[in-house]
Amino acid sequence: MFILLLGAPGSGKGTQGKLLAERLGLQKITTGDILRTAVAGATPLGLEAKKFMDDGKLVPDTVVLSLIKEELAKPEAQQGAVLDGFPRTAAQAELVDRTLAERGQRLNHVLLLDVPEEEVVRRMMARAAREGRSDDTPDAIKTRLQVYQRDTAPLIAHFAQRGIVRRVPGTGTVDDIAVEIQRIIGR
Ligand code: B4P
Repeated sequence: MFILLLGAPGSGKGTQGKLLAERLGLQKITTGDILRTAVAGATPLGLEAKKFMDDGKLVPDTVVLSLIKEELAKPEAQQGAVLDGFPRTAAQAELVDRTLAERGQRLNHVLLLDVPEEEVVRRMMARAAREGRSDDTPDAIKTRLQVYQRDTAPLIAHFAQRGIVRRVPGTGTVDDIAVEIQRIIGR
């Protein structure tokens, strides 16, 4: 089963994705974590990605498409996965759709975490104080929210045509939201 978590930055994709993947015994693929690890290790990918991430911009598709291809090709992602943080652009969605279709698979669920903008800003500012992530600054947060609306939110309509999008109220406790996701997926 392939499940995509979609939502604004700070909406809880990473938080819920971890719980969901553990519960279903699925691999979680998180492009943000992969990119942050590359930045920390100063690899060629990390050096390329850092400047975009720090500004709150998307890392270009020229870089991310091959990363996604590699992740989906791994043995542990053959039977299913929780996709956290991608696809985030039309080109990424096209690649995921095509890769799964070639294997006779498809995205089964798209969970849209719905959280008001003032709450996602509050969460990211709280995380900034806790973890000091380089893109949790007021300017980068503003850019990330704009980029989400421009590049990623249109994917909701793309997947809604297939009837696989379910809106999940993303405010409340982490546990309550996880229970709601379990109810929606039916397992
Ligand atoms: P991501 O790592 O995906 O960052 P994000 O959108 O902010 O989500 P994240 O998972 O961190 O936060 P979450 O909502 O779980 O991307 C970072 C950057 O990487 C991007 O800006 C881009 O530059 C690059 N990138 C990543 N993927 C890319 C791609 N495919 N293409 C191009 N570029 C890409 O949680 C936020 C906070 O809320 C946490 O502190 C959490 O503890 C808290 N929280 C969660 N649930 C809560 C709840 N119910 N109540 C209160 N707080 C809650």
